[in-house]
Amino acid sequence: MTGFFITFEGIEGVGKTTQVEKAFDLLSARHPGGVIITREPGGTPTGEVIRDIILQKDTGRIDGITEMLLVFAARRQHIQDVILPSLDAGMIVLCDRFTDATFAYQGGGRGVDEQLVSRLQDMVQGRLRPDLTVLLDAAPEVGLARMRERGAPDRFEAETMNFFQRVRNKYLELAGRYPERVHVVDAAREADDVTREITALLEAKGLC
Ligand code: Z5A
Repeated sequence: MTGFFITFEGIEGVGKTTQVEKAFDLLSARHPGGVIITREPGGTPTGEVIRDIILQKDTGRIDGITEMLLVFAARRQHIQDVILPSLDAGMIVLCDRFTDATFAYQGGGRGVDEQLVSRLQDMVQGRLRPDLTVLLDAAPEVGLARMRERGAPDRFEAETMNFFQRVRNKYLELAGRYPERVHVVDAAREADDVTREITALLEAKGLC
């Protein structure tokens, strides 16, 4: 495997999609045709159907372990069909959320046993882990205020502030556990300031 795998993480509305697109433009200028954007849950036709099941409010209550199995099912297909072939071709893969989200949402948010998440991570991914993770961090109030302007909330956006605080805490715990991989970026600032910090990070990695 010769490519580079970058994931963007954080609670809702912190600006992941905005910053993934900025990083794509920046990296594509240096590596034309050598960068892809993808997302989770999703990234393949199967994954996008699973995403709909997970996000639709009319799906009703989903048990935490069921939710975890669904995201890992989508992830397996995504890894096989998109991520590994792209990395094998030497590409830079930018992924809007990956397995840290499972530790944060299903583990931290829903209370699923972290050992269970780890076991599925090993089964589904083998040794595949991101080379770099950009954790966009902000208080839940910040992200949710941005999302509110977007309209009808999905199944997650309808959760309580306590839920998002637990998710954020788990993300920060993961950053403390994997300081070489996970870089915490203050996402409460202006989008351009956030982009500047991520650009510096990508330059430091020799990617642009
Ligand atoms: N999920 C899970 O439970 N387990 C898993 O393993 C995985 C996922 C992989 C789908 O995520 C859901 O799946 C997610 C967790 C769960 N929960 N939800 N909902 P998603 O990534 O599709 O949904 P999201 O978190 O809501 O992401 P988003 O809507 O794409 O938000 P974002 O990417 O972080 O933000 P954005 O779209 O870039 O920006 C939101 C708005 O804020 C927009 O109007 C921007 O113009 C604005 N913005 C962006 N940056 C700024 C700054 N810096 N200042 C001011 N305004 C800004």
